Amino acid sequence: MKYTYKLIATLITLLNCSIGSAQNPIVQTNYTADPAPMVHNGTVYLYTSHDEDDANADGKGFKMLNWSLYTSTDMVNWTDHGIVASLKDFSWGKQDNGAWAVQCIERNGKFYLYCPLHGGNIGVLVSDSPYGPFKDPINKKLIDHHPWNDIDPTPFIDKDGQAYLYWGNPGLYYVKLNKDMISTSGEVQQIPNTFESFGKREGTKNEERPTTYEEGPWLYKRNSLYYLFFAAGPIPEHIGYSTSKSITGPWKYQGIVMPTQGGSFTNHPGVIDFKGKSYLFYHNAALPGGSGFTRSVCIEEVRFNKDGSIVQMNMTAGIKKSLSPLNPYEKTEAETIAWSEGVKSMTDNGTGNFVMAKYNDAFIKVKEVDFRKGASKFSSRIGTAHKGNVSMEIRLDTKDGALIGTVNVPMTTANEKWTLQTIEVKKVSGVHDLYFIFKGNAKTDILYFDYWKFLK
Ligand code: FUB
Repeated sequence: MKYTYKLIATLITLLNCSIGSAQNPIVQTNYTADPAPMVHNGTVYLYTSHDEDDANADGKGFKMLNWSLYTSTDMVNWTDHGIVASLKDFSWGKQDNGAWAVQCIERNGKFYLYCPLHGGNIGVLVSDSPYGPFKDPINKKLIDHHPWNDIDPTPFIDKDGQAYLYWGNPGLYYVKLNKDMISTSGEVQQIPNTFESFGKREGTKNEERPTTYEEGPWLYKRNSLYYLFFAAGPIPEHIGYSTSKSITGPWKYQGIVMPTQGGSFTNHPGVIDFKGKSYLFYHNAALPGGSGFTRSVCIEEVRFNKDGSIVQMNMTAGIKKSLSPLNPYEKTEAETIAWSEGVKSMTDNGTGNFVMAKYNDAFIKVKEVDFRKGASKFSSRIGTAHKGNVSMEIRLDTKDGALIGTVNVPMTTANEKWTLQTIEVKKVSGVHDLYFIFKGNAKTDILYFDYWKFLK
């Protein structure tokens, strides 16, 4: 029964993906996992783990080398900023695998990224900008408690300014962070793993894991109540939560936030408040080729009962309505995407981030674009390695909706990858979903697309 339900939930998610009406998973150009959203100056910065496309091809499970960043101001269109940190940033660490769940926090204008190097403890990187570059300020481990159990760090600054770092699987630990955020104060403390705090685990007896607490702790505060969200066992994981009147506990188990669904044996919570709403970020296996080692980040809106308890939720097609329309008269990166199919995000030194259309009819959707009184021209930075018959159609509202213009893409070369093309478009006004449809006969790498803008 349990598995029939799980299968139906997975099929619903996949069906929603394939008909293109879904917002979940929010990134389709790469596999992403372990979402760590951070709100800063009206923008959501979403740091994620990155499951490599060929993870588990050798039967060795996770293949995770670096961490990515995506941003949004409307919760439906997400801009890909590529890889912002990697195992290579830690001279003392293992470099071949283990870039598990990170979290970033801002303090006094600096951004601190807490990074587990699985099997090699936890380090910290710092930057003057949420986009990086991130550097290791201490050149050594920040947390050196237990190499395998030191994973999933989650920082929190309490109302008195004291910062804490929680982490761990199967034990849950915390330590105080000094004001510099790159050193600790006092002994590492272990949160008692009691039934009262985390509920009793179902299934076979597991002495090391008697409660539902598994991993992926996430600290959050609403009114005067502290919440500890966590990935809960048995495997495959669900998401549970506990609450406390104090950041250090005692924690009281409150139940299930999201049951086991979505086809990945892990899940991982990240909760934020943004523009008057609350959101749960999590991951599943919903993209084509998805599995427990090739995961994808999704979002649901969180609803609270009057007493602060959380209304249990399922994995759905995601956020339906944008929080604010997109302005098409400002330069928009091609990698700002609400939904895409057949598109890969790429980075090079000269350009930064851009996208590549993999096959004929691959497309990008940008949600809720407000043309106001009207656009008449469209400009894009675009290129292709193929000669003839390569184009980008611009359509409204659906993939085969009204065609307002076609950019014919001339062949560019490896050194001169880009050309700036400006075309006339049919007069368009009001709010529409915008579709870019990529056309070409080549078997792969149809065209490259860097940015776009409409002109009045
Ligand atoms: O992504 C690797 C590990 O899987 C994370 O650290 C855990 O939380 C689980 O999601």
